[in-house]
Amino acid sequence: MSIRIRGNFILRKRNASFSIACISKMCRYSTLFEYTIIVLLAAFAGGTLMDDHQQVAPPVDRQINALEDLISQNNEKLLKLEDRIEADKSELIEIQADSCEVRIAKKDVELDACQAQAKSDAARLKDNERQISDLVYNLTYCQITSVDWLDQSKTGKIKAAGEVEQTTEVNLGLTDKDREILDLQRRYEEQLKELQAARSKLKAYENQFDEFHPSSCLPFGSTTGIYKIKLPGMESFYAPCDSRFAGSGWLVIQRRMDGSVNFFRNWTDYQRGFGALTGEFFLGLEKLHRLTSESTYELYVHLEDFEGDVRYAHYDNFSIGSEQTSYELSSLGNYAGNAGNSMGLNVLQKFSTFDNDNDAWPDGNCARRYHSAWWYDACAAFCNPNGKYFKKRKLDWNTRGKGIIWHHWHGFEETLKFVQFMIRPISRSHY
Ligand SMILES: [Ca+2]
Repeated sequence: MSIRIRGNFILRKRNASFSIACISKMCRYSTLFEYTIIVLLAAFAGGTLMDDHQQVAPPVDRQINALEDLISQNNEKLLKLEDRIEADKSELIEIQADSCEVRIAKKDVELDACQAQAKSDAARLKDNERQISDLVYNLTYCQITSVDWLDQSKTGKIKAAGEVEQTTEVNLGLTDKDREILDLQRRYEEQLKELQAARSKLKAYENQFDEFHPSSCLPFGSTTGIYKIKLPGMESFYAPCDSRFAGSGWLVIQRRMDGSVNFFRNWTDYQRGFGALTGEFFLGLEKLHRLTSESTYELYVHLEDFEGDVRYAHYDNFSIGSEQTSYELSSLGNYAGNAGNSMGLNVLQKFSTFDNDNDAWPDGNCARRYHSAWWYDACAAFCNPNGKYFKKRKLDWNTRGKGIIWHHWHGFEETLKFVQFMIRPISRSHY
């Protein structure tokens, strides 16, 4: 039995041989001692260690040591190889894993892209479908419209033909109507002329008849109402005739009863007259002048206070001057009655309003002072029937004398509830 070891060696046995890989494997997992035992066993088993080049046989210990060194070196190399293999395996696994993930990610991206493309295509397809639908609708509408238009054109042509005929008929009818209208206008103008002629005749008759209207209330007897009065040289006018207080034939020239009419008025109003003949009014200075110029008139003043008492004053020659005399109270005549002669001081006084001061008070305006209009002298104002209407009997310091005053009955401190001036011709034969 011999053992020869040098560099890379081969362990040979007559009936069995061990490759160096097998031996190295065994050495990795055994101690040096064990390895030694194995080598010895191999030697004793009849194996031969042969060096291919030399047949030198070093001492056993040295050979063992060298063998041990060689084994140790191989072991280290093997360990490194194994570590490298393990590392390569891990790297390979990681590479494989990374590769899969990358590919999966790529596939995901591709999938997303495909999905997005699919969505885009679907949207575009839907849009195309909508456009096609719109086109179809428009086309259908155009077809229908065209058909309708054609129908209307046909109908229009037919109608137009009919309308031409109708227009011709209408024009003929209009010509007839125009002729009728002209005829009616001519007849209307003729009738208008006849009417105007009739009115002129009527006016003439009225003027003739006016001459028969009475110039006083005497002809109306004991009736009470509003009648037309006609005086020479002036238009007829209406006036109340009142037989309730002093017999028949009295023509009312002034009335106060409820304060419904403002009596604080200007000259023109008093000249023309104002108010309501059925209520409060003043007949007018010009009428008074004309009336009293025609005949001798008597004046009756009816008075009522807030206690219900009634008084009167009667004058037998009431006369008013012309506008040139400022409608002077030219005459009153004799007084009679139970109210007192409060009007006596007004005789020969001119009429005054707040805007036409004709009174005898050089320093003031009596009409303004007593809130009225009358034949004032120097503002004695014992009679103030055109004053302010108060709805209570007593007057205070500020309103004293400014109410409806008949001083000889209630003084300046009390106003009256009702007053009415009436005139009547003295001569019963005056109509
Ligand atoms: Ca004066």
